[in-house]
Amino acid sequence: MGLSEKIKEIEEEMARTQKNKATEYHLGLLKAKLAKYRSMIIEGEKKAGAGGKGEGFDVEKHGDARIAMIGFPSVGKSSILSHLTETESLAANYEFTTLTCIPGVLRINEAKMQLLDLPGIIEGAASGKGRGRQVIAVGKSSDLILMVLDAQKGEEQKEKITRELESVGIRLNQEKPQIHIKVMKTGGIIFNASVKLTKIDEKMVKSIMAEYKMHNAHVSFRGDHDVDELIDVIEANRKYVKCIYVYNKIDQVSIEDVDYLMKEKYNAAISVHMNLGCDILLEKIWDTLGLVRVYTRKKGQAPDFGDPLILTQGRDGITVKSAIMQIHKGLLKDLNYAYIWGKSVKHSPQKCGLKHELCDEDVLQIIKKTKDAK
Ligand SMILES: Nc1nc2c(ncn2[C@@H]2O[C@H](COP(=O)(O)OP(=O)(O)O)[C@@H](O)[C@H]2O)c(=O)[nH]1
Ligand SMILES: [Mg+2]
Repeated sequence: MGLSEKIKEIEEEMARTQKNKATEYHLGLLKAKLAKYRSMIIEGEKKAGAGGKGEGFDVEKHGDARIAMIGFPSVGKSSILSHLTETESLAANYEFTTLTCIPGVLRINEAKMQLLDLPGIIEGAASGKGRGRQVIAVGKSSDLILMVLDAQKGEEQKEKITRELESVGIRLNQEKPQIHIKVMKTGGIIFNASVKLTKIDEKMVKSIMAEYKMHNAHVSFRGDHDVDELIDVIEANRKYVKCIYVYNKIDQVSIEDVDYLMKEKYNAAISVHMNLGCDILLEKIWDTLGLVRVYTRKKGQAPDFGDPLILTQGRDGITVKSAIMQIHKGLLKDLNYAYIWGKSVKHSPQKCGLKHELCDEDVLQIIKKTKDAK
């Protein structure tokens, strides 16, 4: 039996099995088996070179962020691309353009972002059919996913695409689970939790670990996580991506429906045809990416407001150090301190060190170790 058949069999068994106390552990194990087989498929395709190293479409990453549009055919992805970016419209030829991935340059504030129009995601993409695999690879390499939905069929489409993405390890708008696993040589499974667990217990944790043939390990839960999240941590190849659900064609639904759609934090409701909601969408993109503009200023001159540094969230946040690294790594050793004006400081200017965290639209002046003064 091939992997796809095995996956299908488990999915069917899960669908057949009633969820209750008695079947809980069995279902947990089925989930782990399913995750293992899915990983094997992805690994296998990487090795086989399907879709070229699993990178997909050979579109080089450009600009300050990469944003991928994913959605069913005809929801308006090409229209959005031509409306928002500097790429020529290809919406008319959509039957042909859905076969390739088309990049456009999206400018928000002074940042330049790469907006990708991906071919229509098809049902079954996760199991490797059609171009699904490449769509997924691009999705994984993106800083933000715009899930484009038809306002009239939004919920159904959203559910299907979310399921597809989940099955290939993409988690939308979720935080990485606070579960730590340290593999040991002996000692069995040592389990502890610093919070009360309501969705999983020690027995379940142990049986999932056994399914993965991990017999000696420290497993600690720092959040009230469930079986799926434990499996995600064991599989270790999950990608946590921010997503905005873009409901297009609101010109075809009622005002009440639009109001309802706009209630959710991660939703945007637009009509490309009537140019409705696009500005709000751009604002949401900016806020969700969490980019920070930092204007640099030279001694005795006005700040350069035309050409800011655009900084992205790193592991330590966005600091004076990340700003200087972006100007030139070599400057780090010459830095005495930085003068900062803006929202990140109590009084402007303020002397700051490398670890100081910057806010959007701060102004920065570098003071070098030599006799450089303000
Ligand atoms: N009513 C309406 N139709 C739209 C809107 N945006 C796009 N369309 C139409 O929907 C169809 C599919 O659009 P297209 O951009 O090719 O979708 P794609 O397949 O997702 O790239 C085209 O006929 C568009 O003119 C909109 O805001 N309102
Ligand atoms: Mg298209």
